[in-house]
Amino acid sequence: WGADGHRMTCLLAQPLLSPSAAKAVKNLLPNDAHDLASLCTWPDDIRHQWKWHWSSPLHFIDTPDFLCGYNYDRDCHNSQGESGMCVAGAINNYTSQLLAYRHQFSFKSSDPNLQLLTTDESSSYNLTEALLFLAHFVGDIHQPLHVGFTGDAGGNTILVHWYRRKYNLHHIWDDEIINTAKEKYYDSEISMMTKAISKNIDVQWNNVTSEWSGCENGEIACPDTYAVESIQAACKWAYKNASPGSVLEDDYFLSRLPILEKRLAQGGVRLAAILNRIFAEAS
Ligand code: DCM
Ligand code: DCM
Ligand code: ZN
Ligand code: ZN
Repeated sequence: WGADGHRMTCLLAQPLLSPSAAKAVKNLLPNDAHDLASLCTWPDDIRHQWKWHWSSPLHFIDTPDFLCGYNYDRDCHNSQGESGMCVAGAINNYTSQLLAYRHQFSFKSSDPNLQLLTTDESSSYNLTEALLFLAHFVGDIHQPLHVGFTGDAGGNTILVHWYRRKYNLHHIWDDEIINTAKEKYYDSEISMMTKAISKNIDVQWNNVTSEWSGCENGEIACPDTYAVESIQAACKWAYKNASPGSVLEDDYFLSRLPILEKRLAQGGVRLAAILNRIFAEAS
């Protein structure tokens, strides 16, 4: 997603945090940060810097052309073939790093003897970075074209018309559908668009949010599930009727907007659920 998509994902998640997760998030945010949503774009701000270059492939997954399927072992690697270097691997990795903090947190209050050991163990990670990366990547994995085909770089090489302008298809899903909706329906206010999606979470999607939140086998996060949904939505909605040179306008916009809003909702609900599990009160 672009900046608005990430902001909305985190704005949707924030009110769904449990008290203990909200407290942990507050503790991990830099002192000058207003809230999580204000920093959810941070991984995009830094990914072009030399020292953060390694994080660039962590924003997406390339899947085999026209397969419309995803498999972690086959697809989750960077262009050098290093396994785990994709958005699903990143979500697993940063979830594990934050779990280390959870233990440190509970040990600190209950067992002073373990404090030094657990502090040492987790000090090799910057947990503020881990939180910001996790919040960002749970957003990105829900953008259908972030789990797109290899040959077109997730729609980046497919040039189309968006009403009277020219963009690549990836950018249309990152930014332009949201921009058009924002101007057309939401008074150009991201807060209004977030409120509308939030209301849909409570009404239209009320009976499925617990399915969205859950993972099998007691996993804290299940990015493979989110990735399969994304490539399927990419095939069914994003790539469909959007071959190079197509003119995309109201037909495409009106039919895809509900899909995009559902993906933002799922990202927000799942980010909150993941953080709530990571920072669950020690029982
Ligand atoms: N950081 C942040 N907000 C920013 C930039 C950085 O919260 N706008 C955090 C993320 C890292 C830490 O500060 O944990 C160090 O980042 P940097 O190397 O960019 O100073
Ligand atoms: N991207 C993607 N799949 C790729 C390459 C890039 O989903 N194979 C995403 C990352 C950014 C956007 O596309 O959100 C533009 O990438 P870049 O700035 O690297 O061209
Ligand atoms: Zn993108
Ligand atoms: Zn990103």
